[in-house]
Amino acid sequence: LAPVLGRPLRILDQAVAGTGPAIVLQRTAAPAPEEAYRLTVDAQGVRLESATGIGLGWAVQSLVQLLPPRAAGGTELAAAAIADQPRFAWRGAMLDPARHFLPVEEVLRYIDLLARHKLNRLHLHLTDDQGWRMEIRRYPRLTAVGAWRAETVVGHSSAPKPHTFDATPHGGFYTQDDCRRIVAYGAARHVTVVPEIDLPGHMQAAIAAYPWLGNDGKDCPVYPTWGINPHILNAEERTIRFLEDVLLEVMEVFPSPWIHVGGDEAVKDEWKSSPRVQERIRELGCGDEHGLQSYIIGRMDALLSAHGRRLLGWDEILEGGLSPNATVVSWRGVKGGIEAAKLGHDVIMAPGTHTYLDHYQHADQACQSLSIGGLLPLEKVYAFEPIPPELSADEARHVLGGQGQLWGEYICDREQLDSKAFPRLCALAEVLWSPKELRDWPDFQRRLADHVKRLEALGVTCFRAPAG
Ligand code: TNX
Repeated sequence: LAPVLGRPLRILDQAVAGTGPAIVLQRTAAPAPEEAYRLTVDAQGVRLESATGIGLGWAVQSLVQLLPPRAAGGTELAAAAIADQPRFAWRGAMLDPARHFLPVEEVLRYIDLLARHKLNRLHLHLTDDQGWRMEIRRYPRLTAVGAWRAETVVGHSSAPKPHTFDATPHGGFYTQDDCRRIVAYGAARHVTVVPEIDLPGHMQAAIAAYPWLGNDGKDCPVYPTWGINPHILNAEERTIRFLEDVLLEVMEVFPSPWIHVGGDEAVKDEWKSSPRVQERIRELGCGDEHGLQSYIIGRMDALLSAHGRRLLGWDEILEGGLSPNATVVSWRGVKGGIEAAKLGHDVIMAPGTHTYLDHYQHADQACQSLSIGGLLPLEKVYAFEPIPPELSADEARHVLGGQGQLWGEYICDREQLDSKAFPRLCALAEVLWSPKELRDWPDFQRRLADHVKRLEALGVTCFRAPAG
């Protein structure tokens, strides 16, 4: 702020009378919702007030948005009196460094961009078939082997076979110190970093590192292509201990109250055809394969709950019965979210229809980089409503908020990442923050024109729809 306003930013407990216009950040004593703030611009200067540091942080971000895209010394601010607070507590964005590794600096940059939009949760998808991205001291092969794939499919993975591969090794991982750095960077910006270890499916990278985790004991490579994978963890007690060990290290590094354990797209065919898994299902008395998945998720829930954390899982965790303390991230539409909220569980709405930022954003595919499919134009993100009409007011209180998913299969560089995220994330941020009654698509578009310039001044590539 200092250079843009042409005078140093002064942080005072009290406004100092007679010293000319100043920017004053003030902690108020009055009790108020945690993230609420007031922002006043008048002849005395700018006053930012909140009962909390978080509220002051958001007030600063709002002030930046009141400045012209390229503010300079002598910039004048219009008078304003704003009293603001978010509609939802969970305003999230999911990032997927598992499919294409993102160096720490890229993650930090994304956190900065989230904070600018008052988004406050970064869900980090740390493991998948194509790569394991977090150092686990007890199982070094997870990153020594699992963080690296020999090659990657070229083009879309649903193109007719045979596929071409790029013959280029790809990989990388975050050391535990890297993770701590990401956490601290987020905390300083009021962004909670929520880690995800995806289980029991999406585990081919781990099975490549430790074949005893799988069902046939055979070697398999870290997966070099995209799409739903048939591999799934076995259900031996040793494997469940492995998962517990991993989550214990995850909890050491990530103080987040929520830990995501995936649960999505766990194809059960290997379980169905394995005599040993069938025996385990009988041993455990969990009925069938869905019951077995619920059993495993339940074990994770017990561990996380014993450590004062809350389990998050994709909506498939409903299938064999929902674990007692689970929060559901509803991605296959909102119906999983509705079901969970009606059962009295917390819910985060992340439906593919409105929040999948990896989908195309314009009907003309030629004007954007290769995407997984779908079509999610900006206007549709802006029309996203996290509270479905099926929920009563009481049930709706379980909807903590929503989040935008940036799956990484087809994100190979920063420009592709930026232009998939922006400006759609701006629309999502407004949906999650502002009162529903104030939503106004023409007005949003008008304001966005300036905001896009602001983002571009920061070096962010925003997608622009072709004219006409
Ligand atoms: C489904 S959404 C997945 C991901 C893919 C994504 C692509 C979810 C929980 N699982 O593994 O990357 O679709 O859009």
